[in-house]
Order: sequence, then C-alpha cells, then structure tokens
Amino acid sequence: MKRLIMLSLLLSLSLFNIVHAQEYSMLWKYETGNWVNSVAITPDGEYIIAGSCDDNVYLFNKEGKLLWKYKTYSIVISVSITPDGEYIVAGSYKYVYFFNREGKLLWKYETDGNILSVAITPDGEYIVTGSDDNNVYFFNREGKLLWKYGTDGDVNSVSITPDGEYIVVGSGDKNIYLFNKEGKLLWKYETDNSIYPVSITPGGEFMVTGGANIVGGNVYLFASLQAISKLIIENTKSTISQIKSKYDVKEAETLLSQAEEAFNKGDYSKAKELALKAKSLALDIDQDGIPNEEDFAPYINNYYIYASGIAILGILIIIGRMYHTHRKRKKEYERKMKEFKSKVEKWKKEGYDVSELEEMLK
Ligand SMILES: [Ca+2]
Ligand SMILES: [Ca+2]
Repeated sequence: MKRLIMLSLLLSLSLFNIVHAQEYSMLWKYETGNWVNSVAITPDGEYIIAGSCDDNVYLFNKEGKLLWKYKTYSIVISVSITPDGEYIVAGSYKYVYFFNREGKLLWKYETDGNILSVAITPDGEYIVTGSDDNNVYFFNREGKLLWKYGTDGDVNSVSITPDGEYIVVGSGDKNIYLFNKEGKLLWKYETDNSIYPVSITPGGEFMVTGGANIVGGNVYLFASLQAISKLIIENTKSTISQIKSKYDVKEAETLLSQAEEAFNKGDYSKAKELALKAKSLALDIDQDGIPNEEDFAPYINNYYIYASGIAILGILIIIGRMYHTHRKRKKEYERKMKEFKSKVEKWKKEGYDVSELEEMLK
C-alpha cells in the first residue's frame, strides 16, 4: 500500500513536471548586418524567412542552412511565407517583392512609401500589403494589382483569411477596415486609437486589433453577425437544456429550431433574433416579465391574474354597495312602518275604527 502511494505520488510529480517544464533549446542563430524586423515560419518548421534592416530577405531551412538571401532596395519591414514554403512575400521601402522557394524574384511592385505589412493566402493566390503611402494593395499571384484602397493614415497592418474572402486592415487614421477580395469595403469601424496590429480568424468570425493613443492603448475584438448569432444559438441551447426538466419549453424549442434553420440558410440577423426570442421565452415562459423561478404562476401571465383580480374587486365593491343600499332602504321601510303602526295605535285610542288597517298590517 505504501509503495502504491509512493508510486502514485511519483507519477503525479512527473506529470506535474511534464506539464510545467516546457523547455526550448536554441538550434541555431544567424547574424544579419542589422535589426531583424520580421520573421515567419512554415507550420512544419521546414522554412524560416527573415527580413532585416540590412535590406536582405533571408530564407533558411530548419537546420539553419541559408538557402538564399536577396538584397532589396531598402530595409525589409515585413515578410510572409505560404505553409508549403512555395511563395514568399516581402515588404521593403517602396517595393513589394514576391519570390518562389528557390529565391527567384517572380515580380516586384513599386509604391510611394514603406511597405509596413504583408500577408499571403496559403495557396499563394492573393497577396495584401499595407503601405505608409496610406494605401492597401491587393495582388494576385501573378503580381497583377487587383485593387488598391486609400485610407487617411499609414496602413500599419493587414491580415487575410486563408480563402482570401476577407481582408482586415489597420490604419493610422484610427479606422479598422474590412474588405472582400473584390476590394469592396464591407465594414469600417472608427476607434480613438491608431490601429497597429490586426488579425482575423480563418472563417472571418473574429477580428482582433490593437491600437495606440497618447496615454495608452486598447485591444479590440470584433465578431461577425454570423459568429454572434452562432454564440447566441449555442447559449440558448444550453439554457433550454438546463431548464427543460423543470419547465415546459416546447415553444422555445420550436423557436430555437427556426433560428437554426435561418442560420443554415445564412440569414444570421433572423437567426439571432429568433434565438434571442427563444431564450427569453425559455426563461419567462408566459412572457410577463417575471422569470419562471420567481413567478408564482409561470404559465399564466401575471398581468391577467392582476387584471382579473381587479375585476373581481370591482364586482365585490358593486355588490357591497348594492347590499348597503338595500339595507338602507329596508331600514327606511321599517322606520316608516313603525311610524305608521304607532299612528294606527293613536287613531285607535282616539276611538276610530282601524280594524281594516290592522288587518292590512298583519
Ligand atoms: Ca413569467
Ligand atoms: Ca406568470
């Protein structure tokens, strides 16, 4: 038993070590003639690209062998490589350079400023670059400029989805821009920061950007309507499954499946609206504004209960009044009868014949 405890203790300790001792060893380093501004690596680690202020673009393999270097017009600010290492894009002063893996310059493009940021789709089909001449440039693999867009500040960074469908751009004019590959401006958002880094998730669901101002900076996260409606649908689904055993949520479930249908058809705004309705309906089945948990009648709108309560009260008041009037009248009648009876008595005493009246009063 003791040994077993010892063993499990050792085991947990070694697991602890595995989790926390992630160590790296430097395989190699390479000295360039100046600052290295930008590096990128293929997912398999096979190719490493570097851009340096010594004006060179470098391609290494993972063993540290310099496969080639290329002297550009000026300092190299940004580099990017396709996952297979087949294409390399580099941004320098004035020029965008496009190489193949062998280091052959396939094309270059002249702009009016420093190329601050470059990005390429994994298939090498599209290349987007941002320049401090305030423009975004979008090229195809053959180096044809498909479109460009002028912002009011340095284009500090660009990011593109793998399918090339979405391009996000951060500008010194404090705006974040989203384009499709045809160059149509899909969305623009003004911040109170100059926008520096931008990044977009592969499906274009989320975008993260960073900004800087005089006193500090901000991180901004944006989600597409598609992503938001998906989140709301998931959230509604879990809400419904949590309360399903306690309350009858059939109507909410119907709405939720309609929301999912709309989502699958691509109508995200309808999907969002329906999912929100479904959630609200699940949490407050009779929609009287009082959550099920706090509602003494979760299936009956409390408004109706209050309304019928008021109606009943009204009827009671009327009945009360009628009763009161009736009693008043009865008393009056009794008083009058008493008065009359005493008058008859008086007349009798005075010697009148009141036998007929007495008969009536009986
Ligand atoms: Ca309720
Ligand atoms: Ca209720």
